[in-house]
Amino acid sequence: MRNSLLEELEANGYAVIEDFLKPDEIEQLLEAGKKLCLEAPQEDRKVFSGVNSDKAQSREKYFIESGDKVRYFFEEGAIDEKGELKLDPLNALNKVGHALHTDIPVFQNITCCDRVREICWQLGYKRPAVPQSMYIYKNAGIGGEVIPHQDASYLFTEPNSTLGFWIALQDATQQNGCLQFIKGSHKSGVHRRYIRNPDTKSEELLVYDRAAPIYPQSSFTPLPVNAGTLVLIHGNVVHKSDLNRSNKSRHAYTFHIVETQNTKWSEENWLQPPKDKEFPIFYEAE
Ligand SMILES: O=C(O)CCC(=O)C(=O)O
Repeated sequence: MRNSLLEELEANGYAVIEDFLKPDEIEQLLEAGKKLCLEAPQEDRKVFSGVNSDKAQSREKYFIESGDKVRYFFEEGAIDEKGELKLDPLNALNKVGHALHTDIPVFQNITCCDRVREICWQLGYKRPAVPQSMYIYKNAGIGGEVIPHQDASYLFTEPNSTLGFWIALQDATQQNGCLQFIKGSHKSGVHRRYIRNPDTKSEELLVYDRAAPIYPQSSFTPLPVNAGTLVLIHGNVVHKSDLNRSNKSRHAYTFHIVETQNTKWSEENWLQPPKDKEFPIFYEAE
C-alpha cells in the first residue's frame, strides 16, 4: 500500500482512500457537527469570507486567535445587517475550527487513530504533528465557494511537508461542491503565501504576499466521492470547491499534518502554536 499511495500522491497531488470511515464513525462526526451548530455564538457572529468591511479587523482577530480554540464561522448569506441569523442554525455555519482535534473527543479519536498514524508512517513522516482541524459544512443552497488555493500558502513549512486529510461525511458530488484539483500542480512550487502582516501598524492583520494567480476552470478535475472517503491533499496541489447550489449538504471533516523533524514551521503563518508549546505530535520514529 505504501508505494501505491505515495505514487498516487506524487503523480496527482492527491490520493483517495474509499471507506476510510466506518458508517458509525461517520454518524458520530455528523452528530458532533450538528451539536456545534447548536452551540455556536448567539451574538457577535463572525462570517468566514468577505473583505474590506469595517468588521474585517475583528473577524481577522477572531480567526487568527482560533488556532487553539473551537470557533464558529458563519456563511455570509446566513446573517442579516443586524447580525441576526436569517436561517435555521443547522444551515448557517460555513465552518468550525481550528482545535477540534484537541478539544472535542470524537474529532480527537479520528484524528489520532491508528489508520491516520499508519498513513503518516507509510508516507515517511518521522515526527508528524497536527496544526489544525476544521468541520466544513457546505450546506445546501448556501455553502460558499472555496477559492483555488494551495494549503501550503496558509500552512507553510520548509521544506514543504503539509498534508491535508479531508474526509467526506456525506456524498460529495459535482452538484453539491465536491473538491476539484489541478492534477500535478503540486510540482510547481508555492504560488503565493498568506502571512501575518509585517506592517504591524496596519489594520490588516493578515495579507497575501502577491495577487491570486489565474487558474482556468478547464484545468480542474472534479473529484466526486462517497461519504467516508478520505482524500489526501499534497500541500502544494491547487484545489477548490464551488458554491453548493443543490439541495444536498456536503459536510466534511479535515485536518492537516506537518513534519517537525528537520523541518521549520514558518513564523509568518497565520497559525502559531500556543506559546512555549508544540502542535500535538503523533509519534516519533527512532
Ligand atoms: O471542503 C472544501 O470545500 C475545501 C477544503 C479545502 O480546500 C481544504 O481543506 O484545503
